[in-house]
Amino acid sequence: MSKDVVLVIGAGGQIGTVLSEALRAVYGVANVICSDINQPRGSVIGYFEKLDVVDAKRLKEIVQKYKVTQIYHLAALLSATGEKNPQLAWKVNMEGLMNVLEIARQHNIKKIFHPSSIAVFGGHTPKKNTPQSTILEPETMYGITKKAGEDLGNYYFAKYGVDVRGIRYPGIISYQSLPGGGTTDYAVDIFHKAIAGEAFECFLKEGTQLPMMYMPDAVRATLELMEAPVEKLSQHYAYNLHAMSFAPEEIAAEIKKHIPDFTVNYKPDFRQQIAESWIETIDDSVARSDWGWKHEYDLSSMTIDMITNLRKLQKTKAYDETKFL
Ligand code: AKB
Repeated sequence: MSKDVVLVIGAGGQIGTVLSEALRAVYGVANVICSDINQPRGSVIGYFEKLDVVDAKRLKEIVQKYKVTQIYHLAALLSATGEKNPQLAWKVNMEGLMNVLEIARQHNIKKIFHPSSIAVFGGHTPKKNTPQSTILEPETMYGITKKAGEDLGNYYFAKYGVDVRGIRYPGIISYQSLPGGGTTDYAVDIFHKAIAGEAFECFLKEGTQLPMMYMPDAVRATLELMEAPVEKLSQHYAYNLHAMSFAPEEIAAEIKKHIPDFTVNYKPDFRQQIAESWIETIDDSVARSDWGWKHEYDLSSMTIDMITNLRKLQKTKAYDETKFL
């Protein structure tokens, strides 16, 4: 059994919920410490600590209390929420990351995972088959913090040897948990409306193609990157990953194969501009050759799995806690 003790920051979020479960399977329940700014709604598995990541003192207390050796830092304001309050997005995303990097430096924490995002792209970034090394001109505060985060991660690795690793996550689709405040959230909400037998009002226009990934692939990618030998990584902080890219009408058509009465109408809002600043498809050949990344789910297999699992969940009480209101 590994002696690692893993702290997950933002464990109550969309990725944190599922990733914490996967980490418990790898490291054991007693070695995964979940933390979040919000108290969990349901019962807690293992240890939970309330933590606002901008509170460096509280972070230090938790790290010392459990003798933490790895941190998965997922807490952030995403693109849409960030545009409503850019100053808060900067504070939470940058001060939070600095606190995590500093605690890692001071306490010899072995490894840090901190996700980047496709939100680092924008401006003159090539939109199709976007290369690993390319122009980064983010147009949202979230994207600006993710780009600065990539640079900070590289800096802490080069200057202090803090082993920070990251992925430029695309939109993540999951049935176990809900996203909060992103531009790609529509691709989760659409399933909840479809299985409820309701029409879906989409906040993006037809034709708005974005890179996406199903949660099991995202979690596996995260664990595989963290396990990869450091000498195999040609870079640390910001691997491009591809699984699928689609526009709203394409996912709607896929859902209609299983729920023929399903309808969508399009009412773009401020998130359309965010989506248009991002890319359409991504080149992940560096991740594939460095650490053997390979996706499993495409649009069709993800849609079947989402509908099957949401239908199962719909019959349980837990569904009321996860569905969009
Ligand atoms: C968002 O939409 O803001 C996120 C992301 C792509 O990082 N899901």
